Amino acid sequence: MAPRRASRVGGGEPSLAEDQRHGGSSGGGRLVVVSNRVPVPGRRGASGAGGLAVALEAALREHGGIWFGWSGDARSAIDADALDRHQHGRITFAVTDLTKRDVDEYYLGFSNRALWPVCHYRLDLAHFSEQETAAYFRVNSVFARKLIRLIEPRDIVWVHDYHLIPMGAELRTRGFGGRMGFFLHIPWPSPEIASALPRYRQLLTGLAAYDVVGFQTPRDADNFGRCLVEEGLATDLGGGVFEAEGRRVVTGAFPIGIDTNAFREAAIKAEKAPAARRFISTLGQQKLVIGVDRLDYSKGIEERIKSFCAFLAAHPEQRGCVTYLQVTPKSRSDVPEYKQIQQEVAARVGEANGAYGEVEWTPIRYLNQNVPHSTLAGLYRAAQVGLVTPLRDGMNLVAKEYVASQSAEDPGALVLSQYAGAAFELDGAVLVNPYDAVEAASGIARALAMPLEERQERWTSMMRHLETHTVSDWWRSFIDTLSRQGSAAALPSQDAAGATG
Ligand code: GDG
Repeated sequence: MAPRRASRVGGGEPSLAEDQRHGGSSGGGRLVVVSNRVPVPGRRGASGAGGLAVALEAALREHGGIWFGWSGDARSAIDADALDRHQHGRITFAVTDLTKRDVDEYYLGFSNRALWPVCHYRLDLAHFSEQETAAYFRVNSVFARKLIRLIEPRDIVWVHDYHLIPMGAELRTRGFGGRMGFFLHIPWPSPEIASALPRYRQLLTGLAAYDVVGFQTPRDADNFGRCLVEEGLATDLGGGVFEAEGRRVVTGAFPIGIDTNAFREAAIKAEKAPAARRFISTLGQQKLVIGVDRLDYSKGIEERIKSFCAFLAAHPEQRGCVTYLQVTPKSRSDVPEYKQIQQEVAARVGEANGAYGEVEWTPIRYLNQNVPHSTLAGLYRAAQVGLVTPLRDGMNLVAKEYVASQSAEDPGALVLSQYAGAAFELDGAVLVNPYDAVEAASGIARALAMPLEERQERWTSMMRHLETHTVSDWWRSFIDTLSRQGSAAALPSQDAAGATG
């Protein structure tokens, strides 16, 4: 990557578009990615950036462009027009700080205490505050004001995730008429649930301002279409295409993938690395069941522990023969609901080990910390069962990573929640209802006892899918669909292909 060049700009400087017209690289038609956090190379948090960040960076390298969003820094006060720019080859990373109050209200507040729980069907955990709702729209408006200075009409803007729903409408209000797409990484619920959100209509109108709105699964896309029509905000033209305010909005499923080959290679290497080998040697003859999740109530960790206990209760002969390793890095610890779940999961692990443990056997090993990627891939490969049972999940990449890490000669089996987006694609998984401990327990038993031939058959089918639906296929398919839309998607041209299935 080219050497880093950082600069801080104020409101009066020429736009990046102007920079590029005077000797810049592409002269328009660049890709502009917008996400809440931006992994600026060399800055805190960027080195651990996951597969998604790597994929988006690859897309930006190919098209040349800008990655815009929050720097991750919170200050007591910020210069309203300030923007840090870091040039790396053909990519400009443009980041802005937020005030501590913005972080509390926009990020920890409305994004993570209202949108996140509602989109994960958890109205019981939703916390609504007018101040936080207002901050969400205010921060989006500030972001748009900063971004508009950087973009030009031929650019393609791709906004990511629930923090930034109103960005598109804010850019339109400021006169941007170019192509804009939005991808939601988390589920979009049915109208009955979604309509509980404060300023529901404004959120829907915000989404309808994009030319393409992509979801993880056809169910999410369908839910969104129903929301638009039931609110009288759009007419359904069929095939995922809607007319809203005289414009055309294309919706559809763009299921996110992983870098399948890279993951498989990392797993082969990691299995031989000292950290994974030391852990595997402690298992002796025991089989390994693995769960890997950010500490989040949507992941169903407590319910999973209950299911594992139900499995041990129903299969006493398996006691001492299986270890369940749960890797759970801390997440959003400043949000009260997450503080609570941290205590609850630790308590459930303690209870389970107290009830079923023996002097020489601990049924559940719980790591409430981040495990390096290089070790994690080896643990996936060593595990006979991948236990992925979220109560609701947009996609769930862990399920895909687990499959990609397996050896063709002796692959493990995947137990997967019917409520993970990945269940739409991974047809070789043992699907379970994560709320039903008895059913999930029998899924675990089935996976552990599955004959080699059946495991190979199921794995081959899933692996074939993952090899042909990688993360780069995902971004290419989204950008292709967006590129095919006319600027501001004016009606009545009907030549746009529908989204992928
Ligand atoms: C959102 C949506 C959607 C986890 N623990 C460790 C670790 N991880 C990595 C996994 C995986 C990633 O974190 C988690 O991805 P998920 O997809 O499972 O879940 P979310 O973070 O909730 O992501 C989700 C996703 O966006 C993409 O669109 O699939 O539905 O909720 O890559 O490997 N990585 C390391 N150590 C850990 O301890 N290194």
